[in-house]
Amino acid sequence: MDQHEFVDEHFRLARRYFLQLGICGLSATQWVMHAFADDEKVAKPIKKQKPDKAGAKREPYFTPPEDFRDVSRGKPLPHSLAEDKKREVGLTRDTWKLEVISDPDFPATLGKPLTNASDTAFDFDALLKLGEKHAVRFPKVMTCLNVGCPLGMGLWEGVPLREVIWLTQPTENLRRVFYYGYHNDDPKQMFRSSLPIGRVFEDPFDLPPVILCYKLNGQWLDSERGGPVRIVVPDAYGFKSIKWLSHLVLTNLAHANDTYAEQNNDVDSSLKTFAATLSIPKQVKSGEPIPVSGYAQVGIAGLSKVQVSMESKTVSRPVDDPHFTLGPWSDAELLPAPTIWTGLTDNKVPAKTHGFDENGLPKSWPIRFTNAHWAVVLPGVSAGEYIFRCRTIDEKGIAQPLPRPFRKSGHAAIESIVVTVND
Ligand SMILES: Nc1nc2c(c(=O)[nH]1)N[C@H]1C(S)=C(S)[C@@H](COP(=O)(O)O)O[C@H]1N2
Ligand SMILES: [Mo]
Repeated sequence: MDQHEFVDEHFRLARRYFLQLGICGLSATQWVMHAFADDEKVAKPIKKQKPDKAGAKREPYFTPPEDFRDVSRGKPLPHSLAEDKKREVGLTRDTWKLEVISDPDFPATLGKPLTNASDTAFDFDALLKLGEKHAVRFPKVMTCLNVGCPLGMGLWEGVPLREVIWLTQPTENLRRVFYYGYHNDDPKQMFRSSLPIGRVFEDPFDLPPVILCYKLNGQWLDSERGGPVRIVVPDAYGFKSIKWLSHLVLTNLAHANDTYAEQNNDVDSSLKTFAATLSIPKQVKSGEPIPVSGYAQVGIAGLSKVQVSMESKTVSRPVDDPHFTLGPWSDAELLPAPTIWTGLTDNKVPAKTHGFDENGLPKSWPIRFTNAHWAVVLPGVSAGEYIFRCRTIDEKGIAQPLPRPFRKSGHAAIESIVVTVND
């Protein structure tokens, strides 16, 4: 999809909302041109011409796997290997093998490690067999800790990681699990992540489990998204969701040993709540209402509302308010849950999906760790330069993003966009 189509589609959706409110001032063409101008700065193709905010759109709500943004490492990238090489290294469903072992340096006591050497490594058939009884699916937005907008919104399906760990009969000295995937047999390329074992054995509050994932949006997990099998951690940033999974290591090590920790990242961070725009006119006429729409990532703190502010550039902001807590905030409209779940087979959320009822309707909205959408029509203002901002209010009534002394806990900034109002 090119930039024009992307903007066009968003206009079509937001337009319904604006029409309801009787906003007819802007013609479709004007709107598209305005939104197009704004998106020039964000819609630059990063890789393979993918639109930047594709993973945040209202439609398709579930991002087609090929439209996810890919930030994975590897030379060559494992998903780019030739089919016969993939078969040789276990990157196809019928050749996949998973070893589940004890850490030689900080051993956990296991009754039955699963290894290639003893011919007990876990395979795809065994995974599907476990899936018959234990498979779960849940919606989750995949977001990189270090990228400003979501990579893609997925319906992930798999077997709880704990079910596989139980097969090794652990008895003692098990405090964490770390895991990695195929990395061209080059130790320097290993990308490893880890979790406390408690998060694996039990799910806090109403969160879904950590899974060994083999399906995305109802289809087999493809190679680019980490197939045949990847980890997906519902509440975490993308770096915990290791692709091309090949090894689980059960350890008595008491702390995280994630590859991401070496790059000054906060590896214990949960997904943050924040809002950003998808469409906003860059130029408007004075006195004309200004329609704006966007998305919110619903993080661990939940989301109760989205707020917006328009401030003249000439206003001098209080020096002791770098996080805009004193801005002229007003509420935007949080759009209801989609009724048509675009991106899934028959546009339906299948039965037995976490957070949804038997009819495929969300039990509540918005859902944690997914995208929600909002729209607002700001009253017309007099000519001049303005700065538009949006933020979220979490479930506890606290403005998000919080002031963050440490940026590498996940992107959650207040976006500032200049709007020019002409006479
Ligand atoms: N094996 C492996 N898994 C990986 C990575 C990687 O480089 N290698 N990148 C991680 C990071 S940093 C992110 S943000 C997510 C991105 O997932 P996606 O490619 O499905 O969007 O994958 C994670 N899993
Ligand atoms: Mo990432």
